[in-house]
Amino acid sequence: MAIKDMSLEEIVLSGNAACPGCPSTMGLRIVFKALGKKTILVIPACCTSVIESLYPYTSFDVPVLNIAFEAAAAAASGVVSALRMQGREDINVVVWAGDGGTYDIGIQAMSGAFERNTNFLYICYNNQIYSNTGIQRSGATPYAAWTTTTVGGKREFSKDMGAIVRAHNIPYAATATVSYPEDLFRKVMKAKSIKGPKYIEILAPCPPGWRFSMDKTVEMGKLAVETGIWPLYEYENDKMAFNGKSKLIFEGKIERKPVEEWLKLQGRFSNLFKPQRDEERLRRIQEYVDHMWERFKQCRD
Ligand SMILES: Cc1ncc(C[n+]2csc(CCOP(=O)(O)OP(=O)(O)O)c2C)c(N)n1
Ligand code: SF4
Repeated sequence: MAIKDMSLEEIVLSGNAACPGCPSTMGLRIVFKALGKKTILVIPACCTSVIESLYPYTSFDVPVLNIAFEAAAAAASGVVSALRMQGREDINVVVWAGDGGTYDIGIQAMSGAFERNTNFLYICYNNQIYSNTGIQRSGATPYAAWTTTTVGGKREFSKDMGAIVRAHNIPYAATATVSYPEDLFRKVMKAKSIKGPKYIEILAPCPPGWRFSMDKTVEMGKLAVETGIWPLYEYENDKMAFNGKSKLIFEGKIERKPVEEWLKLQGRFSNLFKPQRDEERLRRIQEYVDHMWERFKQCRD
């Protein structure tokens, strides 16, 4: 569906506490357009819990359960059970969690809910940092990125959360980014139509955390796809299907742009370019992305 044909109803209300250019509110606007008002959102500690609820106000026009950092998927499981007891299974139960709440502290609750076949949608908006508490590194922070806890650049590569989620054999898992709203909308609609646990991970470029200008959020997500750093795919019935530019890359119809084109626009990677180019770390990042795509191709063959 084209963005102009989506519902004009806004469930993310104006006057909220998000930074200008915030990917969380951009993503949520699209997600809500797909889900509609029959939705209960479960949000663990993260930027969105602040955006949503600066007491005594609320910024989302649906019920929201704010819950402890580690407990989102467990709380969502409880909501699903309570609704089932009431005979109300027409309501979407959705976790909206950051990467800290997903890759790190919330991973066991998420894994348990997937294993129990809970009928809910888990969405991770991945801004690759703990932004709410002042930009600390998470398990999703990329190699070489500056954060307040990795001042010389992170020494490890991020976890392969896609592989971790796929290992649970859930009916639907997908990646998206706020930069391609139609793709995100379609994936949420698809997830909504499937019973059981669903997972969507949205790359969420964060201007203050990644150190870029607030008008560049969309560009930053597009470049992540074009450089192959962020592949767009759906995983359904044991099959991976790539979407958009990632499909063209996978099929060899377009070349990936060099990762440097994405890195050099973000202040958090400035240590790779100043005072002089760090060829060794730039090479490692490019190789990491090359290997990821080689692995995808091997899975196909
Ligand atoms: C058990 C526990 N430890 C630490 C915190 C402090 N805390 C609140 S939000 C947050 C970071 C959340 O990061 P993420 O999930 O990536 O979401 P983001 O802030 O980036 O939106 C932390 C560390 C907490 N609320 N509970
Ligand atoms: S720090 Fe990033 S994710 Fe958090 S509100 Fe600001 S732009 Fe959004």
